[in-house]
Amino acid sequence: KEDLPVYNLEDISSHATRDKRIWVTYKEGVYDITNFIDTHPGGDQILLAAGSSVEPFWLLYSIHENPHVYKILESYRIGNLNKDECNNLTKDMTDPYFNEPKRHNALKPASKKPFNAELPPELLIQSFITPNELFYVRNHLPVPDLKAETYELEIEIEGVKKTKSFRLEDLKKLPKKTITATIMCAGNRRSDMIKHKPVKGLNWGPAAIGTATWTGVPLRDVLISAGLKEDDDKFKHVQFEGGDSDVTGKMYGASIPIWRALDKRGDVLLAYEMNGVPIPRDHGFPIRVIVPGVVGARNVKWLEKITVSDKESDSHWQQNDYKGFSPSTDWDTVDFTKSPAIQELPVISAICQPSEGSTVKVEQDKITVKGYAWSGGGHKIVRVDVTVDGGKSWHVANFEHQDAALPPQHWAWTIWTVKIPVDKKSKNVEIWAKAVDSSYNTQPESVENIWNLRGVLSNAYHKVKVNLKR
Ligand code: HEM
Ligand code: MTE
Ligand code: MO
Repeated sequence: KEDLPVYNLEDISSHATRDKRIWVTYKEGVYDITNFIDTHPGGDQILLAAGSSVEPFWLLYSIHENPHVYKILESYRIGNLNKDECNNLTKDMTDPYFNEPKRHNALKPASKKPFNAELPPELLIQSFITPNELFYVRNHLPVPDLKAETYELEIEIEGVKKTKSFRLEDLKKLPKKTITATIMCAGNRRSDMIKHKPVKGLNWGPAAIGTATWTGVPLRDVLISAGLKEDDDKFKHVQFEGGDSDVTGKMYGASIPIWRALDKRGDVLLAYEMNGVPIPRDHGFPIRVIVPGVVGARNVKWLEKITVSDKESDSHWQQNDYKGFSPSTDWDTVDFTKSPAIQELPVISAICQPSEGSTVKVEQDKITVKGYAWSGGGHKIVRVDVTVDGGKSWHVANFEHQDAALPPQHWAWTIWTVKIPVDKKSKNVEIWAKAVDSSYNTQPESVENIWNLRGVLSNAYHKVKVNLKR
């Protein structure tokens, strides 16, 4: 390292385009990252650092504070930054996470900046409705601090010059609706995929999911009152932007197909209450979109803008993330334009009690197993099968709590439980669970054959190894 050439800031800023090659600094290191750009899991945002330091961006995305990231970076090292300049550069950096809400200690962080956390699985299924303080949090950026009094939602219908805006009180005056819906992150149960082969993404267990009642105004009514004609087929998508932005001011964004936004039975809400109280800051205060049956990523929090368009959202999270791929696709071959954005999620289940590695009491030669099952698109769970002998005998679980709503409006999860006989001599067992939904779709058996480089849609049979105590 010491033998490498020394550069000053001017040298570095003159390498900010592909034809001049792209250099960045990190602490005293100088790196030529031109050849890494196309395989960067965070997309072309990496170019924001071209010709300067990556540090302010890594304060924003602390996922980079990780040995495997430093190892990649070091492999591109070409030199060292002049000492004096190095000290000046980092002096004035401030933490973009200075104003985060307080979180409950029971939420176990998968990353702190941005804040991402889930409950221990045993706690998750103690109640059908997840208390707000214990609801998993999935943030990509610092939490904005929006104020009810000054809040405004802007609605643009493409081609119509004048945009319309709604204050919080305007929205609250419109007829309201309450639904019970489960929200799940596409990365839920990613840890099972990681066990098979590493992926790039947060190491979520089975608790990146939660259920709440959501109260708000149907998006459909708001769009119509903003001037959208229901039978206008020019438009294909409804785009959402959140109030959380990165260092360049680019907002979190996503979109859903317009038919879903306009479908009376789609129940898409601009929600202002979660479990009967104003939505907490972490979950989108004062307004978030609830798109029941659809992947968490489209349920945009801190909603500030809606655009009715013929195009999908161009946000990173719609275009270059939250998509599925073949197990053989890797970061060198992946082409994000070739897969559609995830919308409805496939059927999934998880064993929450006992949890992986724990010890269970055998009572009358049986163990009690408890978990959840859920399916996207408004499908209902019709059966959950559980085995402790690798599928030689399956036991059908009882539904401890299931919402009465009929498909295709069955938005909430099912909590299930089953007592299963275990072999008298065995000291440990592997429990498997799989669910079947109202379309008779079921879960794939092995994680190997659905593995993908981003670790999304991890819905293989849930398999949990536990010790037995008599
Ligand atoms: C994710 C490397 C610069 C934004 C990642 C990941 C790696 C990586 C390995 C995947 C981490 C994981 O999930 O395990 C690098 C390297 C950089 C760099 C070597 C050197 C220049 C940047 C910059 C930005 C950025 C400058 C932003 C301006 C992101 C984002 C993600 C990401 C948004 C995705 C986080 C998520 O999973 O949601 N990067 N990165 N990166 N990176 Fe970078
Ligand atoms: N909305 C905004 N504005 N910013 C975000 O980072 N994360 C999305 C979605 N909406 C996100 C967002 C993702 S990926 C998920 S899984 C859900 O919010 C998580 O919602 P929760 O934190 O309320 O559980
Ligand atoms: Mo997510």
